Amino acid sequence: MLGHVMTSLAVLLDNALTTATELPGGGRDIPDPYAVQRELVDLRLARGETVVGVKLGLTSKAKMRQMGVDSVIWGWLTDAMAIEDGGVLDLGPRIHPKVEPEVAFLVRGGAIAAVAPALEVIDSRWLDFKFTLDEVIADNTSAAGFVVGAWQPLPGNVDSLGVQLILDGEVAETGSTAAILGDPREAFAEALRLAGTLEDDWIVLAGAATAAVRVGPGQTVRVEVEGLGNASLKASS
Ligand code: OOG
Ligand code: MG
Repeated sequence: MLGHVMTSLAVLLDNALTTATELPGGGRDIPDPYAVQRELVDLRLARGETVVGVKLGLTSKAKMRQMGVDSVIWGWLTDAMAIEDGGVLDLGPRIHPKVEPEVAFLVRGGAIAAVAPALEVIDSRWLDFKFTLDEVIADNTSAAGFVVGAWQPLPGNVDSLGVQLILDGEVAETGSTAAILGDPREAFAEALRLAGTLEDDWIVLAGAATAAVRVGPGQTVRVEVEGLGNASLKASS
């Protein structure tokens, strides 16, 4: 009966997103976090954005440890989040953005059609990037942006490729694609299971191979994945 006077959590999170302000978390009771996430994404779609894929999160031990949360989660990618390879990450509408090195898959016929090195930009709407599992799910798993490098055919080995996250020419994080559920193709299978369907031409971000790193004004960020090449962005000043 109080429904009409309460602002839904999705609207609060959407306001936090559009005004670049943090929302205090603190262990809210969220009975159906994926329903809140869907409502949040629907608000973006109502503004003209389109779904271009899905992302997996917390697929690596490094990320689970960094965030203090230990279950694989998933969220939606929209066209507004896409940054072209070598393009600019506008820090204006960001709260406390971080970048993480990933691999991306291209979907065709429900299967992997191609693979590319990728960067994800995450920017939690929760205060100080602190949240419970339900809170980060409701917040569309902190999705904020992504860069996909050159697509290429799936090589024989994708499960033990060296990964580097490079900030202004300095190696900030080092890892392996093995960190992504043992094999990033497992993340694709998990995405298919969780999302139910994956549409042709959708992008699947497999999840970070290392911990995420804060990105500041004017910084250049590059991911290098052994055998797959690189992808980069430059933060606005
Ligand atoms: C949640 C999103 C995690 C990943 O690749 O593990 C994620 C967060 O860390 O804020 O995208
Ligand atoms: Mg990620």
